[in-house]
Amino acid sequence: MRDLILKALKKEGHISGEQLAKKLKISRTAVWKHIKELRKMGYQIDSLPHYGYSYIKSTSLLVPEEITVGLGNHIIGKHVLHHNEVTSTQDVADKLARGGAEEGLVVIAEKQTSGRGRRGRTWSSPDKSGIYLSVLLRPDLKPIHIIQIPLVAGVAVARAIQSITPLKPSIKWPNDIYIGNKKVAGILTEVNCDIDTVHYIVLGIGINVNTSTASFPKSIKTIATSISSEHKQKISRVSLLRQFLVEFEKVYIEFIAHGFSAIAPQWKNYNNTIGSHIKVSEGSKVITGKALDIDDDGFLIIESDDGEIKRIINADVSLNN
Ligand code: BTX
Repeated sequence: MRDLILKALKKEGHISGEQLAKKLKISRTAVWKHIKELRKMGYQIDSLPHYGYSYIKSTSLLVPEEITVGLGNHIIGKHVLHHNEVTSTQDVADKLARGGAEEGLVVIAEKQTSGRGRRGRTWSSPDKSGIYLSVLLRPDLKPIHIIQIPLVAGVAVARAIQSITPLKPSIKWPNDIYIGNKKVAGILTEVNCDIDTVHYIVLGIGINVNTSTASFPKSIKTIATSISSEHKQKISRVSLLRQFLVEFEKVYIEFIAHGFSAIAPQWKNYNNTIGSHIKVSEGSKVITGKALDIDDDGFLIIESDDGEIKRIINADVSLNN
């Protein structure tokens, strides 16, 4: 009902409570309650006696009413949930996945109190400045190929940033998005699977959009950046998020239909890893060498400093150059 009220308000500019009630076949009290809700969501709606409600300004929050309207996606973001604050959008999406939620569900939060990265690391998620979302995926994929999911998502994040700013994002294998030599976004893939079947994947994306460097914890101030810091202007989080969902749907459908080999060239186009001298950490095991390529499975091929060719399935990579 809220979206219908918004639609009418946006179309008419102003409209009386009585007209709205009649048009939507609800009571004037119900109209008033929905208007109150919309104001809470950040919409600026004035009301004047004998004049009615006037639509003044949209919200800057990432509410479904802004994210899904006219998006045109068939899978990703068909259903969007918005929260002001959560521990982690991953927790919320995982719970819904266990309850049988459909593929493509997107959970968004303005703030996370326990945003997480890989291997138990934290993801700084200050209020209303970044994009923090989880997408539920149910691909028919072998567990060994899960590494392809963050690579596919990385292409979508890079494309989205590139299509709404003049910035040149790059991807560090497997899952970090950089601008210059600083991290602007991270991707987390959490999986529910058994030995040969993936039941579902909760894909988490965190993007520093209008995050000021001052709000980063001290430990990441020198390694993290945000889109607004790089672009020197504020970015619409709504536009960036919508663009990401559109790009992700395109690349995900292509991936499902044709496999990772169809995505690899696009990933390589953005990557900053191939050709670099890197340090690969797999738990306590550390290898240094040159990144040669990724293969059609998405694994990283390196030549270690002692001349051995190795295929890396999952690890942390740092660029030494
Ligand atoms: P990662 O393990 O590759 O990166 C985590 C590391 O990145 C941290 O240890 C820290 O050094 C650095 N870091 C932490 N916060 C930030 C930040 N805001 N910007 C840049 N660097 C940072 C990357 O893991 C995966 C991140 C996924 C985050 C999303 S947000 C929505 C979803 N919910 C959730 O809890 N996680 C995902």
